[in-house]
Amino acid sequence: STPSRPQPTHPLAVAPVTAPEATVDGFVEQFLRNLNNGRGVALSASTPNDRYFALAATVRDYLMARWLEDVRRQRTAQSKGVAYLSAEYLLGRQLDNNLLATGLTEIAGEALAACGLDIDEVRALEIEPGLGNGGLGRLAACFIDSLATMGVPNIGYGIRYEYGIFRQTFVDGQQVEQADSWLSLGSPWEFPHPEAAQTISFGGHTETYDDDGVVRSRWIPAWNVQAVPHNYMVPGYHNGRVNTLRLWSAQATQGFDLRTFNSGDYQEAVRAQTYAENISKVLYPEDSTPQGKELRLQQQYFFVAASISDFVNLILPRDFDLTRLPERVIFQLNDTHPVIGVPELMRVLVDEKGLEWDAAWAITRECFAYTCHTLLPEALEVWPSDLLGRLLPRHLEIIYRINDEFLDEVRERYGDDEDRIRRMSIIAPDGAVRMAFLATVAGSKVNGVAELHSQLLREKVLPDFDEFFPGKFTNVTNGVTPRRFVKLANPGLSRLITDTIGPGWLTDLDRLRELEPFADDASFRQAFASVKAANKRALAKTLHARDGFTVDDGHMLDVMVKRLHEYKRQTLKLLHIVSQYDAIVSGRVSPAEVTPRTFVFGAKAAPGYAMAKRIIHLINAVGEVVNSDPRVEGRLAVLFPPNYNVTLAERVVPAADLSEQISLAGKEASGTGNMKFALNGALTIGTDDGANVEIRQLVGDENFFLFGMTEPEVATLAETGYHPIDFVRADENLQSALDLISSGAFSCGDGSVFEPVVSNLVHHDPFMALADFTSYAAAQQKVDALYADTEAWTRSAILNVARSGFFSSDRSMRDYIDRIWHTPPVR
Ligand code: 6GP
Repeated sequence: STPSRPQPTHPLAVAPVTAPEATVDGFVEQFLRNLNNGRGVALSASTPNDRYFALAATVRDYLMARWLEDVRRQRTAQSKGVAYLSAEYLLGRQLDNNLLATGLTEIAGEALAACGLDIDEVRALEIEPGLGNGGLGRLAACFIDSLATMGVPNIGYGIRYEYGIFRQTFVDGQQVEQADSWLSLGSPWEFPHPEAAQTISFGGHTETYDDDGVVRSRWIPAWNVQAVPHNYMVPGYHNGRVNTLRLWSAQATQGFDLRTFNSGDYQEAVRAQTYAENISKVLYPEDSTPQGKELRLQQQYFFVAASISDFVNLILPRDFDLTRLPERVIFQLNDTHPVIGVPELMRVLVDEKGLEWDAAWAITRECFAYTCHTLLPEALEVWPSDLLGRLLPRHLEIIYRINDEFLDEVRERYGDDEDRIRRMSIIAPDGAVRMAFLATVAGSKVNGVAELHSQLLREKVLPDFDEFFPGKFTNVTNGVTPRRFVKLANPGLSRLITDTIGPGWLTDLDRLRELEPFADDASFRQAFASVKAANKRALAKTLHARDGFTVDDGHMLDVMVKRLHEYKRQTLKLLHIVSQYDAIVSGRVSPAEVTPRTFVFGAKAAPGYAMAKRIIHLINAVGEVVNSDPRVEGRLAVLFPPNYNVTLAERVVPAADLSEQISLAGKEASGTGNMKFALNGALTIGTDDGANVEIRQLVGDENFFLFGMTEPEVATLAETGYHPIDFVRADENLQSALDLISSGAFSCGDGSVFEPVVSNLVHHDPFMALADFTSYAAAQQKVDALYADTEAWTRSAILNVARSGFFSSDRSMRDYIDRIWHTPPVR
């Protein structure tokens, strides 16, 4: 600091910022101040949106002192933190969560009532930021919640997409996607900092030059964009801590070209601007076209380069000795999307900071760790080298060198085992860059997301690497935040738990074990069952208001909500529904014998995934017929509310009786919906897949409906040759369900409509739904049998809650910290 700079003298200017008074009066005052000063309106003239913004601003004000203090604390402590690099954060609504963190939920409700407002009406206005597709993005959101709650320094880095995951509607039963303009009314939760924008470069070429007798390389890029940070608060639960989520938005380096504009060519005047700003326009643009694919790589590099530069150039002290970078940060790679960060850090260290290659590589290998979230080979990203070379020429050179040196090491170990070298090369035979391999070579650790997944990752996907790098592979089973998915989503259950075992369980979820003895307590069971019943009524109300559905009170609620993918096998469940329907209408079974059930689906299909969209159409078509057929009335109903998202999940999960987790064994990496349902007292019907395996081990076989082939059985069947038709012939119910669909029963007599779905199943069935049908139907009979015994069912449901504490994301975070990150909390 320069000696001439005046120092603050006013007592308020030197004291830390303080929060408004935590009373109803204090809240009212702050709320009205925000409404008047922030929105420029009087209460009497305010719109609902004004009131929502003022309420959000008020909650923010209560968190602000803690946030600023945490930023300061983390800067002075200079301790090691986690920089979580994720292309997705599926945050869900912020208001309730942030209110919960402050402990002011009740005060806020009373304060708004005192202003003549209903807080429920105000909170309903929030549009959730849907900056993720599904499990991977929601997991990132749970993790940053847990880190804040544990007081571990963390910055989440990602992209502020202008349009998040599409809004799904159904037209004639078919999915139609609409843009999710979540920012159209502004966002009260973000703090944009255009003055702190980073310049991110693309294209151009590389050259070598003589640096005092040393030959060095440098990148001469062709074009730049600005990455503008938007900061979000990530408050811990009742611990006074607030971490930061920093999302980058793309802005053109120069605005529009005034001269061109004045000459009348309006489109040309904004062309460059539009091109640059497209980078953060939409979550995961379609990557089926070459243009789309390039944009996706631009997005990945854009946010990763901005984040690394942010950390290295702004967060670290100016004179920081970069050889000590691993003592300050671990960059966690959330799947392959941010893996371009590996050559980027190398470029920064070698080209910009002047470090020697070997020293830079030693630092880089300690600073990254990689989490894989899938086993589907098509989801492991590869980038064609011509594309990568065109967009990031220096990075491609760096990747080649990393690969050459790595393959030299492989040769040293195994001699000229060319086959092995081809298998392990980061560059595939067709020249493409295998990002998962790059992440594995560079990462200090590589983890899968459930025991089975981590085992298959080592044994089947990356076996050569597991052998080459002993100790590098590990498992961290996923978890979910109990703050959002129990406390906020299920206040009734939360109250019952606290009344029974006292407080403290929300940050120490293993304590749910203390509920176990109460499973045998009839009055507790009754209280538990009435919470479930109330949650079902609340869901019914929501679905009625949202979609005009009616939910029958006495029905079992059988729920399958998740992205639509063939491997997740929504069709298996649908075939079972059709077979039950068929059994009743054909008179084989009397309606009275069937347990009344409402089936709830929620699923978005990727816009370019034709089969998934056909399956959505079929579910809706079956629903339309079943729901209007008097012969099954009061017995079967199929509901498919459109636009399943975090907000709807918070309603559906606490209401469910039965959770469907029915993927083909070996395909679902973990699942996290499965954990949310178990924690909220649903029983699971599921295969031995992903985290289902661990759920079943923990809750006990007798409290879980297992069915289907195991992963080794699947592998054997695939090897010996799978013929779905054999399974159709062996099960008349399956045969008649398929026949009924083919007959046009769900398509106004036109059998051709769903022919592609049926013939795909009967002739290919890549995820072996038909092979598991018989076993699934048998498990469903066990479900009915247990459900008929209300007390026994409730007992099992309670045990599911009591034994699922392991699935807290706090536990996942502890595992990452102990085994991968080594980042202690800052007190
Ligand atoms: C998902 C997995 O499919 C799911 O099983 C897992 O629970 C979740 O990640 C969190 O680990 N994967 C993705 O969403 C994805 O995009 C590339 O993987």
